[in-house]
Amino acid sequence: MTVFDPTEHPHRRFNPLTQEWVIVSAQRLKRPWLGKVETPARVDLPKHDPKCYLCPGNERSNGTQNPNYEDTYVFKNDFPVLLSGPPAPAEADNDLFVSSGLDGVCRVACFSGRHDLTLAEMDPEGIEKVIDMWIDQINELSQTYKWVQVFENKGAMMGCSNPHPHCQIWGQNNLPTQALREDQSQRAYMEKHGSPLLVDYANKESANGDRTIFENYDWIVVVPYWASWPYELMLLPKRHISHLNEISGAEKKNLATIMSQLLICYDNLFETSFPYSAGFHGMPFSGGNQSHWQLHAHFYPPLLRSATVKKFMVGYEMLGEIQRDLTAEQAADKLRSLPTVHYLQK
Ligand code: H2U
Ligand code: ZN
Repeated sequence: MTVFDPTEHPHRRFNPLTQEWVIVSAQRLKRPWLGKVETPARVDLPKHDPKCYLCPGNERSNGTQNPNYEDTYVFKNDFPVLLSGPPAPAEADNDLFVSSGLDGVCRVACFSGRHDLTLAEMDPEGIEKVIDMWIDQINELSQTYKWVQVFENKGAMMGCSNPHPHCQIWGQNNLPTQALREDQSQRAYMEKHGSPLLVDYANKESANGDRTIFENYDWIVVVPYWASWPYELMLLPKRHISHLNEISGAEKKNLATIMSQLLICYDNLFETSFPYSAGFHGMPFSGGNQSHWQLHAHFYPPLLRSATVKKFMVGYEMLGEIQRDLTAEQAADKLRSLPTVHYLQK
């Protein structure tokens, strides 16, 4: 009888956060690849772009002038998805046409006054200032809103409209779908096991090491066992921390260091400015016991094979379930094998 080999035998893995299954079928890596693999021409961006609405001193579309900032700069999104206190629709009297009100705020936050930088090219000291800005925003928005979402959408491939290094920060009074799922999963796990799901998970990954990319005294970066995207990563604290505004000064330094390592590794994979959507998930600020919540960050990058070949979540993924070719362990091996110096600094 043949023994199970995850690189040979198709199987499914369970994502305990989303309660979804993922198909892993690494035997498909043997198939021939006929698509073209190209390295895109490098775009040299100016340090300041007079046409960029995020650059210091420039005018935004509504006529507001940005200050001459150097490090971080936060402003209310001029075209926000969420509005503060709009009228709510009437409560549904049926199960088919159900809607709910939505109350919140959307902000845009620049990482640097430099138009040509990315987080990956900033030094850990610069990243630390970004973390400070995230913490200030979380402290402020958590006074009013139940859910604070810090997220970065990077690269034209992800639909990002501007290369100027920036993220978005939304505060809202309801839990969005992903947050609600994670809340329910972590709560159920805590009730069953008496410890937080992601604290247990980080401990087990740290002990095992097969999927670990970087680890320091306070943080660990892994390709999650249940990863959907080829080079998906998860960043986790090693102690129980509910949200980013709870970290100590030493933890902040180590977070900046590990984020820098992670992002350099991403850029080095295909020698390109690596596109991704990434963000922090932390406890809701709604009072009540949130001890089931563990802070973490997800990094969802679309690239599969080269700087231009991305994974499409289509076909069976839309109609059945997500499928991946390389195993999480193979992706981790690949990421671990990369140089630690940014390819542009070689
Ligand atoms: P992206 O991160 O998806 O590129 O979005 C940048 C945001 O900047 C976008 O949400 C906002 C857009 O609404 N924006 C302004 O707030 N003011 C402007 O003058 C242009 C863009
Ligand atoms: Zn700019």
